[in-house]
Order: sequence, then C-alpha cells, then structure tokens
Amino acid sequence: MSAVLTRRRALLGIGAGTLLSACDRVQDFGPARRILDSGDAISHGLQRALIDRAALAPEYRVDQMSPVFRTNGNANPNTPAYGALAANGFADWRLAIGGLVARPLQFSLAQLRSMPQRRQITRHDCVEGWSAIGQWQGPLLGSLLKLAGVQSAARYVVFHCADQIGGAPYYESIDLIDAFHPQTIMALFLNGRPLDIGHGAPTRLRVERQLGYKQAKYVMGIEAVPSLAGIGKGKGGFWEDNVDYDWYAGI
Ligand SMILES: Nc1nc2c(c(=O)[nH]1)N[C@H]1C(S)=C(S)[C@@H](COP(=O)(O)O)O[C@H]1N2
Ligand SMILES: [Mo]
Repeated sequence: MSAVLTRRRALLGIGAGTLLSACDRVQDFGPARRILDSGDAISHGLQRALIDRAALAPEYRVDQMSPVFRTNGNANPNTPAYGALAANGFADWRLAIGGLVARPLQFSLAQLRSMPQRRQITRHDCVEGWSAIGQWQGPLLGSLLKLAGVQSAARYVVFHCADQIGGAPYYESIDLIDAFHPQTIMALFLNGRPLDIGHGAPTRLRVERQLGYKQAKYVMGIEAVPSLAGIGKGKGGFWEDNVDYDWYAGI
C-alpha cells in the first residue's frame, strides 16, 4: 500500500481491514495497480476515489429494522422454469459463475448456505422514494469470485436474473471494486429467514453502497466480463438500458 493511502486511511479513520481488502483486490488487477503506482496527479485523484469506494455503508441495530420490508419491481418472475424451481424448494437450482474465470462453477443452495456468511443490517434506498432497513445474510460475492478465479481481463460482474420486464431480462452489473467490497454479498436470508420469492429467492445481490435497482433479485448467473457492450443494450442494467438510470448508483 502506498504511503499516501496509508496516511489517508489514518486521517479518515478507516479500519485497516476495510481498506486492505480493497487494496488487495487492486493488487490483483495489474492495470489499476500500475495507475496507482504511477504517482502523478491523476493517480492521486484515483487514490481518493478508491478510498471512497472502499468505505462501508452504515450498519444499523436490530431495533432499527423496519417492521415491514416492502417489495418492489417484480415480486415473482412468474415463468414456468422459475415456478418449477420454487416448487421444489430450489433444490435443483444452481448459481452459475462464468465468463472470464479460470474455473466456471455451479453452486447449489446448500453449498452457498454452508459457506462462511456475512450478516449486516443496512438501509435499502429506492429511487422511487422509499427506504427500508433489513438484515441480510449470505456469502461474500468476493469469496465466490475467488473460488472461480476471476481473470485479469475482467472489469465487470454481470448478474443475470430469472425475471423480465416488458419482455427484457432483468440484469445488473457492478465493477470489481464493488464486487470485492467487504459488504457485497449474495444474500440468502432476509431478517433471519430464507429469502422469500418477493425479495428475490433463492439469492439476490446486496451491494450496499448503491441504490435499490442495483440489488438484483432472482440471480441465476454471475458473469465476469471485460466490457458491458453486447449485454442487453450495453448500459449495464435493465433500468440503465431502458430509462437512463445511472450505471453507478452510489449512495
Ligand atoms: N430481478 C430483479 N431485481 C430487482 C428488481 C426487479 O424488478 N427484478 N427491482 C429492483 C428495485 S427498483 C428495487 S427498489 C429492489 C426491491 O427489492 P425488494 O423487492 O426486496 O424490496 O429490487 C431491485 N432488484
Ligand atoms: Mo427501486
């Protein structure tokens, strides 16, 4: 880690664990590391941006949890394929991880549940003007990606969902900084219960530094890609493609 990053971390009071995990990831990706090492003005700006990106979203106490966590968007994919998986308790469902990875993997729900889990109480903010505080639990997305071995040419992670809106598949994407953020999980539980269909069963993304529409529900596949071109209409997500929402929806 550079001296500037170390000093800034001290100034900002960001925990070593938090920032180290972000730095570790940067080290894994050659080009970003080289920019960080170059020591010019642009590099300084990028360092500041990266520190902001590594910050944690606020976490809340149990007594601050919303009594009701409403659903929004699709509350059921309503396809025969999804219906068959749900009818069987998702025993036949698999989460596929592919694209630019050394080892394409398929995880069963039981396998995901047996992995180390992170539990966090966070606030979900929807652009439509509502928010809710809930407790999410699941494995770190970063752990899954490490098992698959993300290749250095990858820049984004795309989430392919089981549902559609107006005939277009719902999908979302984030960059590798958010993918390896210490609060980014594939949630299996909401408020201590297995994710219900309304909230995205059997797993949904929680990327806590971004707005509600990035929190992809009904995730069937995760794909590491070099570029967002050629996926959907190329803007990185259903809402980005169709109503011009920002791809980076930071909060
Ligand atoms: N697959 C899928 N993911 C989705 C949506 C959707 O319609 N389909 N809606 C998004 C929006 S706009 C919000 S605010 C949240 C709502 O999550 P909730 O239903 O668990 O409250 O899911 C997001 N993820
Ligand atoms: Mo939303």
